[in-house]
Amino acid sequence: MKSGNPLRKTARTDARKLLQFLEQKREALSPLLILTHDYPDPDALASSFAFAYLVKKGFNIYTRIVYGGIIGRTENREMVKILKMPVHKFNANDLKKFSQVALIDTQPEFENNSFPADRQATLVIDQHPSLIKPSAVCSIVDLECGATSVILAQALLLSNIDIPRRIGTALAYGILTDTLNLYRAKRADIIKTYSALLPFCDMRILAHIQNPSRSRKFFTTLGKAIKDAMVCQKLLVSHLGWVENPDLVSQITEFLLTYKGMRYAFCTGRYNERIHFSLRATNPNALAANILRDIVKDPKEAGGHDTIAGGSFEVGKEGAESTWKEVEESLTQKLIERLNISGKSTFYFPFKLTPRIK
Ligand SMILES: [Mn+2]
Repeated sequence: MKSGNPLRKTARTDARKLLQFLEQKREALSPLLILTHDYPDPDALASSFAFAYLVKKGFNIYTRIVYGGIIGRTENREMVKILKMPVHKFNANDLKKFSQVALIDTQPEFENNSFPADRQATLVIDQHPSLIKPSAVCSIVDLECGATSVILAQALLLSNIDIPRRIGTALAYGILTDTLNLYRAKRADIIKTYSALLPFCDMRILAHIQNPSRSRKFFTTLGKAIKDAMVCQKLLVSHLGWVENPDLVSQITEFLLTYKGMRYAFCTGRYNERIHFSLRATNPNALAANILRDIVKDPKEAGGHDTIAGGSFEVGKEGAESTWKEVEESLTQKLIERLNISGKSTFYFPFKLTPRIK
């Protein structure tokens, strides 16, 4: 990787743009509501946490971090607990109480957050592609930064504000999870930023977050996912049924993709009145988000990156078992067609236990 990479300049320009905006507005932004996406992942949590710290320490801006849905993954819950992250469940009143809102790791127009469509955000810091320019006073969107945490880490490093271990560890974990342990880091400055964070990072805590103890429910869901997994050519599909939290869907999809010979793994899970689904691909050019957008009714119901994508839509509060089944089967069918998997191949169950015949 060349140090003269022109993209490197872009990343630091973004961090600088953020600091300039904060410097210019200072206390005028206080109090500020920080809203991240529903079912927040480590990158959403870490970048919101680091942003709250940066604006308080550097610019005397008071904040409240809120998210919709729940924090599902055991790792993410462990992260919030062990790093004492001040994050709160979103409440509709928050939007009335705060006149200024910063959206982190999401955008006003995205379906994955509780921000109303008719309101302008004060600030957007994100890494996801969007069809329209975010409606915000200041928006910082870097599609190539690998993780929103990278933008926040660069702003903190650039501002010379000291980085406490809780912040450094959170940002490092945010970067690792969103870049698949830096595998998806497309630019030299992402690795550099990660390395610059390491002195501020507690590696024991990081290891602890990455290897939490898991509930019995986690194992029963994983067991069902494996048992019911069906394979057709290079595609593995598993419908998990009712799940304890929707994050299990993406986590298990990721794990199932590691089955030898698979190029795609697709899982669904039922949670409240919605079906959640997740696609993982081995090919870095798979455009997983586009594949999912093509198999749902409204492209807004799915999103993601090249190898990682997910989404959800409403099936209905009173959805009968047969309705759920139909939805699951129809998604599988559309996916097969979209991936051009030949109609002659049928699914088989590689992990179903068959009784031994003597
Ligand atoms: Mn995220």
